[in-house]
Amino acid sequence: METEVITLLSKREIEKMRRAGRLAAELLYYLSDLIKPGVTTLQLNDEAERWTQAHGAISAPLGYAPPGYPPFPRSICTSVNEVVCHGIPSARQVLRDGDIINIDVTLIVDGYHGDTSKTFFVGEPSPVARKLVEVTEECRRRGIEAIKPGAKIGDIGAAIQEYAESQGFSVVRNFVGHGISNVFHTAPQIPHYGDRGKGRRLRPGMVFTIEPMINEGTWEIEMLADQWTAVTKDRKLSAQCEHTLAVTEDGVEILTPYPGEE
Ligand code: EYF
Ligand code: CO
Repeated sequence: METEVITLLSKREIEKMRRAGRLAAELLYYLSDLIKPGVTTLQLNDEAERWTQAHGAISAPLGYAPPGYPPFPRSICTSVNEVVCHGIPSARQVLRDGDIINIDVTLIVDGYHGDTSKTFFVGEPSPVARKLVEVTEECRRRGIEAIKPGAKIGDIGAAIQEYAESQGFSVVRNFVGHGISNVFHTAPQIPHYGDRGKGRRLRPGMVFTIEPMINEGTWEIEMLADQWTAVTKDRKLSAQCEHTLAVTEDGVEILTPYPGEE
């Protein structure tokens, strides 16, 4: 079995990741104020691109083309209601009262990436939408709590999966957290499900995302014809949130702290 190389970042590189991460979180905070019924997801995208350029950064998703995919056409991902991830901002998509929307931003600052997302309410959410978003945030918190030197990657997924399923929800299998540095997506992969004690051991200097996608119904997804947009198979709701994280000597540092949250 081939073992993937996991790059350990230096203190200097982690400082660059910190700057990129904080700016990405600030962008998310800026966009949160624009989310209202009647706004289109393209308006959010265009504001994100304008803000990013004004802050001297680069939107990583714009033109991003993993092997076998066409270039991603927008600056952010906007995933509404049953969209699990990689929703493409559009002038035809108007936000309505009661929607939930995940905004996923990745900025490049001085060559390093900050990747973060959050699910927001448009107006007043239904009780199940509120619970799904709260459970998703708690899943991320529990996943982060499992990170420390010597722990295993499987400990993270197990903590997330146990909590999501205890609340009657399911964990998407098809998309995972990822290593991140001066490269957008690299080793290791971080599944949001799995078994404690399994997988690679965490070491100081590892930097990766946790970005659980939690579904109201089945965990299964379908891809839309645009080749990017993943939706729930049963068209029930999906929520997601993401942080970029560094393993430290004694635990973990959140590199994308959302303003006002610990
Ligand atoms: C089937 C892309 C889309 N991939 C990942 C390209 O890590 C991310 N967010 O936290 C992330 C963001 C984007 C992204 C934006 C575009 N892509 C790759 C592979 C498959 C896919 O959709
Ligand atoms: Co990511």
